[in-house]
Order: sequence, then C-alpha cells, then structure tokens
Amino acid sequence: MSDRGHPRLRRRRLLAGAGAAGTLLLGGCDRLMQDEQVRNVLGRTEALTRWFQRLVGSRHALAPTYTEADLSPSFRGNGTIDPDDDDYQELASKNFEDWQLEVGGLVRNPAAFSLAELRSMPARTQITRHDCVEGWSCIGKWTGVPLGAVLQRVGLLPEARYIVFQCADPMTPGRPESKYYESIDLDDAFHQQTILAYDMNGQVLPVQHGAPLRLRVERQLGYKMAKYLMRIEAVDSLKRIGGGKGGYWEDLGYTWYAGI
Ligand SMILES: Nc1nc2c(c(=O)[nH]1)N[C@H]1C(S)=C(S)[C@@H](COP(=O)(O)O)O[C@H]1N2
Ligand SMILES: [Mo]
Repeated sequence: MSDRGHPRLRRRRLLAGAGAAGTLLLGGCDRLMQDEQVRNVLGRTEALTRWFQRLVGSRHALAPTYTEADLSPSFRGNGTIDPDDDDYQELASKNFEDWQLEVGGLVRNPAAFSLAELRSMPARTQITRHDCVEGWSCIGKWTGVPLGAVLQRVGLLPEARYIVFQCADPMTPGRPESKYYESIDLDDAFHQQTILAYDMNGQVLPVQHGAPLRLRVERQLGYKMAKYLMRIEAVDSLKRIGGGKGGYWEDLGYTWYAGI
C-alpha cells in the first residue's frame, strides 16, 4: 500500500519487530516493557501511526486482497487451538447449536445472535493475508457478517468508543479470569473488511481457527483477531476491562493499535 514507505510507519514497524524478537525469548518482551523509555516510545509511536492514518484517510483504506490461487496450502493455527473450557467443549460437542453471541454494553438493544441468525444476514467474503507478530503469514479466505451490521442491529449509544471481544479460551489452564479478550475502535469496527467470520476457505470455521466465530480486522496484526467469540461489548473506556490495556497481549505489553 502507498503508506508502506512512510518513515513514521517504517519506524513503527521496526519497533514492532523489536517487540516480536523480545517475545521469542520467553519473558524478554515483559522485561523490555518494564523499561519506561521503551514504553513511552512505543506509546508515542502508536499514537502517531493512528494520527497519521486518520490524517491521510487511510483508516478506511482496504487491506490488500488476493485470489484463490494465492491461498496458503495449510494455514497455521496459533495461540489457543482447542479451548480448555468445559462450557465451550459442551457447545462444540453439539455443533454450536446452543451457542449464542451476546452483544451488550453501551447499546440501545442488547441482543443474542445464534449462528443461524448471523448466517442469515448479508455476508462478505475476502481473501487476505494474516500477519502474526511472531513473523509468519498465511493467506486465507474468510466469510462472515460485517461487524458494523451487527452493531447497527443493536444500536450503539453515543458514549460508545470501543468494541470489546470476550473469548471462550482461558490462557492459563483452570483460570477463567485469564480468558483471551481484544478490542478495537469504532473506525475499525465499521471498516468494510471487519467481519465476524464463520467460514474459512469455503468450509465451516474449524475449532483450531476459532469456531464458531472469530474476528477478522484486516488492517491489524493477528493477535487482534479474537477467536472463540462469546460476547461483544460496546464501552466508553478500556480501563476497567481485564488489565486495562485493551487485550490479553496488550496487558502483557503489546501495542493496542497493531496497524499494518
Ligand atoms: N481467543 C483467542 N484468539 C486469538 C488467539 C488466542 O490464543 N485466543 N491468538 C491470536 C494470535 S497471536 C494469532 S496469530 C491468531 C491466530 O489465528 P489462527 O489460529 O487462525 O492462525 O489468533 C489470534 N486470536
Ligand atoms: Mo499472532
């Protein structure tokens, strides 16, 4: 894309690379984030990236899309690949027939959507590249309902500023409070390519990749794309959720806005 060569974005990418290298050494990233100077630079650079994308209007620009011929022969599964949670396993054993996506928080009409309801809404399909902060990429085809359409159904209240995604998978076995979560702002929530995907490569989304429903937010890194969605919430601030930084990995030091 045209902003790939912009020096500020290049700088951000370098820093993102440094963060990724840190995570390869277990705990290295945590140690890096304890350094106040590093934290401040990352914070400022993140704000600059968002500001710059807004300025040139590229928050609405589309991520590159690909053709069927470009699909990765095998798409890697990463992070949780089978949630260690009894309720989830029960839902999975019945093909997610009893699963519902709760949508609440700062909305006019809180609601719960079954898979059948989500599948009956207008769908979008896109072939995109998934970039993980660990340094690998895969191209996949995703079909789902635009998040914006779901949010329009429940009606956001004017105070809503972020959308939070609550997932089924605990990141520490036996600790429900460690369940994965993520968040995005309203620009990304209403971006054309932001979808809640229930199909992958023309088949029902496999458990490994987040069944029955996972977020695709194509302008950001892989860790933003929450799998195993259970609940979506509109909020005015991220401070009171989880560790307060807007996501499981963000609470451990990753940047919240992971634009690519
Ligand atoms: N619920 C949940 N979502 C998640 C993760 C996870 O561990 N749990 N891992 C994230 C990371 S780091 C990546 S790269 C992608 C991996 O998606 P995939 O398994 O479809 O490749 O999911 C993201 N979403
Ligand atoms: Mo990732």
